[in-house]
Amino acid sequence: MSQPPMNTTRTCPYCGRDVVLGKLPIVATNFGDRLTGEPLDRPASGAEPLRWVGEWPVVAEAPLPASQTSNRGPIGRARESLRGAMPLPRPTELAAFEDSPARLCTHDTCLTPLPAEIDTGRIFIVPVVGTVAAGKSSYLTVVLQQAWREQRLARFGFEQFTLDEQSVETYRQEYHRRLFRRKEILPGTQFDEDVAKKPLVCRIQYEGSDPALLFLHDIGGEMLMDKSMRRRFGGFMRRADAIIFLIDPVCLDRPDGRSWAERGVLHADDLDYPQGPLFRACVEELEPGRRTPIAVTLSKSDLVADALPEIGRFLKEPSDRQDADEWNQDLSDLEQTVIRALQGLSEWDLLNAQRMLDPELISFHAVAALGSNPQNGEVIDLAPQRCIDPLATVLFRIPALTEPAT
Ligand SMILES: Nc1nc2c(ncn2[C@@H]2O[C@H](COP(=O)(O)OP(=O)(O)O)[C@@H](O)[C@H]2O)c(=O)[nH]1
Ligand SMILES: [Mg+2]
Ligand SMILES: [Zn+2]
Repeated sequence: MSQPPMNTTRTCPYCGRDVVLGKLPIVATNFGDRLTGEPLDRPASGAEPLRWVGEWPVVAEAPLPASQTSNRGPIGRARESLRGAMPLPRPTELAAFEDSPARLCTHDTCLTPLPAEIDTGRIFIVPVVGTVAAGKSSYLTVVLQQAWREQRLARFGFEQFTLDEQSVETYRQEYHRRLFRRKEILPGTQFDEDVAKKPLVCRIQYEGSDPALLFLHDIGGEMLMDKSMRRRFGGFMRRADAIIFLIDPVCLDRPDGRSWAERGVLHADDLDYPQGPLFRACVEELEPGRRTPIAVTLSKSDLVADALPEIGRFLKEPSDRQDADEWNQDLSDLEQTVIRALQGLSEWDLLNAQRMLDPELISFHAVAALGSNPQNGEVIDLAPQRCIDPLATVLFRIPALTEPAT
């Protein structure tokens, strides 16, 4: 894809405000002091930055003065496009600053370096939503293991699915190691007012399309469940390109009259959050006109199968020889099973709320990230079930993600 004109307007994926590419200075993001964690003063050696914006050293100024980006005649525009092409400098041009030049969002409360994909606009936001302890973090851990490490989306046409370098570290230390190596259950996701700036970032590319970034946000349940916190810190949810909405069966009543606690679920008696209201809020708060696919996903499906033994079918992993057609058929069969399970657990409120959406945008799934109930905080038998389904489904429902490259 060629360089876009510098008067192109994009939306900052972190603060949600508009930015004009040519008005953004280029900053170094990986310079000496940052790497060593020493107090920020100036670059370790070599060239001086032009100036600092917040904590970022500017290495190239914006090519367009603010006054030059609005309605101008053809001559002005031609001149603008001549001076407007400003590719990001190559790392070698910035010897003193190590590498990683990036455009900086200059909105005063944001001041965040933007990924290079801001130029193409191919950044897609996919938050994982659910009440406290619905299984969001566990799901992200497992789905990234499968989509990235095991490349399970490759045979459906995703030629690339990798984690961005910075996210690799976060994923290793805060997710993968805990669950896959130490077999621990993950700690509750803390309230974090910077959650918008800390997505797990995936680089993905569908065959024949341009590369894109996927921002997967892991948001603490307390934050999600509070309207004013969503508004203050979760603005990106309004701009979601897709949502994976996890439903916690533990918050629902078993039809057999038994309790989840007696089946060995920790803290089960505290988990009684209604989930319809959160779902409704997510849909209502979306920016008007946005056609956001939502994968309504019953979590902890091993527990659902325990409560509703007659419909435990979602516990079978699909064969990896399935082609895309067979997989689609499988998904739509399964959808009916999941709806019956939600009925069996009397989640009528949510079944009703989904009518707010165009049926083409909604899909039903059941996943088990762990696949078995942890014992004494330890995940003894990690046996994930059907975790790829919701992610793959919503990715295919974001038209721009898979559209042919221009
Ligand atoms: N039985 C069962 N429990 C699960 C599964 N996935 C998550 N859990 C439980 O749900 C708890 C909350 O999970 P977590 O991923 O931290 O939820 P979050 O608060 O939504 O991020 C975990 O401690 C596990 O005990 C699953 O597949 N099966
Ligand atoms: Mg969590
Ligand atoms: Zn911003």
